[in-house]
Amino acid sequence: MYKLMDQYLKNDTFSIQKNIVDHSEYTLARSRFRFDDFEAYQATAYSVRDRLIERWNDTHSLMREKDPKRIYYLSMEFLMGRSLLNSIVNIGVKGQYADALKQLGFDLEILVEQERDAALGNGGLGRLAACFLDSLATLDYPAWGYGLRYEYGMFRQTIQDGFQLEHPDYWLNFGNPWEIQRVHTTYPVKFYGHVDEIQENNKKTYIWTPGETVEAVAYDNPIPGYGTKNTINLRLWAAKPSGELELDSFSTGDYVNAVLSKQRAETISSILYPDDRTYQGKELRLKQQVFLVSASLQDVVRRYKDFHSDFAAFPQKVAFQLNDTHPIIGVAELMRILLDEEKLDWVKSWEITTKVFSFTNHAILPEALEKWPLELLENLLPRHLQIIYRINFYFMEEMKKKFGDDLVRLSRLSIIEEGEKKNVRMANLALVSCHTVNGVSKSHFEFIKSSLFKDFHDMWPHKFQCKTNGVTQRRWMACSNPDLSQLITKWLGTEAWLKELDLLLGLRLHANDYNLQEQWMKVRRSNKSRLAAYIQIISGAKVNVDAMFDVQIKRIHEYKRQFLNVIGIIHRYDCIKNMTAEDRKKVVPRVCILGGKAPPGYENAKRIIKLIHAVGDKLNNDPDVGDLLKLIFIPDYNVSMAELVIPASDISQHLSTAGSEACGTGNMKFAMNGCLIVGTKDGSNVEIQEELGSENMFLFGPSAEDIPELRTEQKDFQPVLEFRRVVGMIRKGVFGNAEYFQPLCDTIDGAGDDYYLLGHDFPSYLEAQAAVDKAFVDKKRWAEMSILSTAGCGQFSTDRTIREYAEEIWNVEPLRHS
Ligand code: CJB
Repeated sequence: MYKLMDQYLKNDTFSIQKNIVDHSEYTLARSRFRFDDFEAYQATAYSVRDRLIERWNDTHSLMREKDPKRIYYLSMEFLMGRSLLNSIVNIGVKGQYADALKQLGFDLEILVEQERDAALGNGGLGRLAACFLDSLATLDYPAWGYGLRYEYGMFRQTIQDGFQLEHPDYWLNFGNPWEIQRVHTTYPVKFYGHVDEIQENNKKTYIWTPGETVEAVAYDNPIPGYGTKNTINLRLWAAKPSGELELDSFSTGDYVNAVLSKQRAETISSILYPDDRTYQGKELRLKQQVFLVSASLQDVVRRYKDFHSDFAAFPQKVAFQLNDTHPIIGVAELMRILLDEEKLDWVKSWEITTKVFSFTNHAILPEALEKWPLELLENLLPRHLQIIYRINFYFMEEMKKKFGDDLVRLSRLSIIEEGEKKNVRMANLALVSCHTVNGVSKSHFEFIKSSLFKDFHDMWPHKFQCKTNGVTQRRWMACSNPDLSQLITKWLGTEAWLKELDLLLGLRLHANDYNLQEQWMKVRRSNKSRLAAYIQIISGAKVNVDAMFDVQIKRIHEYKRQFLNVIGIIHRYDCIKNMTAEDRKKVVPRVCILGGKAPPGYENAKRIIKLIHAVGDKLNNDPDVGDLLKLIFIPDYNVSMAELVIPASDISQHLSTAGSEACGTGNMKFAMNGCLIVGTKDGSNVEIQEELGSENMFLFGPSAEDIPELRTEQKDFQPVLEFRRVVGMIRKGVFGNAEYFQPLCDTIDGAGDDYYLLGHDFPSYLEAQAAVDKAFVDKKRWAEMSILSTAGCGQFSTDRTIREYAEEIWNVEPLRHS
């Protein structure tokens, strides 16, 4: 009936209003005359979702009609943040919604704030996955994301007495208007039990009888592209007890245990592990990984079979990207499906499997690579372990032919780690079975080739690729910094930069223009006022908007060196205290802002948070210091907080010890918003500098290649007096809690070896900070640097990254709506 109707839902003010009011009345069952901000947000979200569904259905029909090769992005984390603003910006109805709501008596900006963040990720890796979805949709790729619908996302952080407290994130408590539950899209995921080997028509067949079966239920989240109808899907799985299991228990009369098993099953998708970097070897985590990949692969195979009667074309129609080692068990799961369920032989199954998977490594520390105890796999996934053994057997046979009796090398290559306790090395499994493995920045790529995966690279250099990360300018500029975005559009004379970030280069022509500089700094100042108002609400502190806002927001980790920042702040404080009144007049006022969550079991990270508060308490209340220096900690840092803070930052700090950050993407968000970067020669800092020019950044310290030697020299190294003085102040209790801070101080002097080289880098860090102060005073030059910073960021869009993946790894084409 509506075949010829391009768009059923209209986007004029009246239609939007009616749609919102209808949802308020019929979906939320509120009065159409009276609903509050939160209900108005919900009704608005449902109304936007209607539009997304329309596009989603059209996209789906097109996919069914054309049957293109599709990309499936498998990730344990998707750090999506809020959806309302992003959705209306992407589908081009922000103005219409703002007007419609205004006439209904609501302010869009206030409603946007009502939404809870979907915080289904820890940090960079999860946020990258979210940016990738935005770019995949925008560039018209036929793609789906697959993840888990955790009931509790990243914990909520509060601060009591300067200490971090963790609270569960009940993000679904008030419903999630964006998702669509697919009650009929469910798959059984099997665990435990035993495998029987039987002969069938002269062929060995393996029958796995599971000890537990959990049902995966699909929840779909439409992801709209910008400036296109293409709307892709993020399918998240939730665990529900399997009917079969309940029936068994009921039939034995064990009603209570049947109900308890229901609860056990649901725990699989209940919580996100809040520590991304330390491999913990927890059984539940492995179950989550299996749950994700098994449900997703069954779903993909089912979809493929809707169109194809055999598996010959599977690699031409399907590409799986594995986000880190977490979903790598998927390789064994696909083999199991092809061998045991689809009855393909080993050779065919292996040929297909090795053509469809590729893997991104995000790690620097070898300890971060997951290794699962053999015993655990044997118990939890007996059939998968058999398959992994066989993969390893053939692989080792091939390697023996190549390397003879070089046993040391063979044992490094093996998927099975020998030793008192045997492990399955997931990264080795990935390297053997994926057609491509990629690093996430140039320096990380060099590192994995020459160190982390050297043995594999020596053998199969063709498998290795570099794909420098990016971020989406739609969220990180258009949504979070609308005024600056409008200004850019005005000066470039086009908004095409929202799809082609390279066009920002055009700003270079105007970087010196007084008018642009003035307008630019005005927007930045008003963003700073917004942040200052927020700071006053959360801390009571009134900060000077004309002071330099110096920001470090990210997960708290020793390698990211928030401690170096705090030592620098204490040093600055100490200098101010010891200055004459005359000299104080020359100090450039700074508001130092830090934010981030410490992994719950990571004591030193927690000590850093406490130290930030202790130092803040001291200097924020010191009348000698006044407005010259403030230190603010923003609690519960998340995506939405980043959207507030980044556009308001003058300086941001990215201080990881060279050679320790795989890439880093926060720096890109800051740089494209015109914030200048103080950073080490690490990860993407180096690539940003290549684009922006060293004169527009403040990089300092050694390069990654110098680090191993510096570490060996550490035992004879004596840090400069200023550094020792600051550490002495902390130890002596100038900021109280002397005993509590000792272990932290011990990491950088005395007993510790200062592994992250804070003492070594401190002098060059101070020099960089002095250069920042000097530059900030020259307002004209600062404005020019800020504009040039944005202008140079064309390379750092995930649109560029995704195009590279699509063309060089996945071999997929966009599918455009006519
Ligand atoms: N990363 O966020 C995580 N979690 C991990 O477990 C491992 C790495 C980060 O991934 C980002 C995306 O590739 C990188 O930019 C960042 O350097 C890395 O730490």
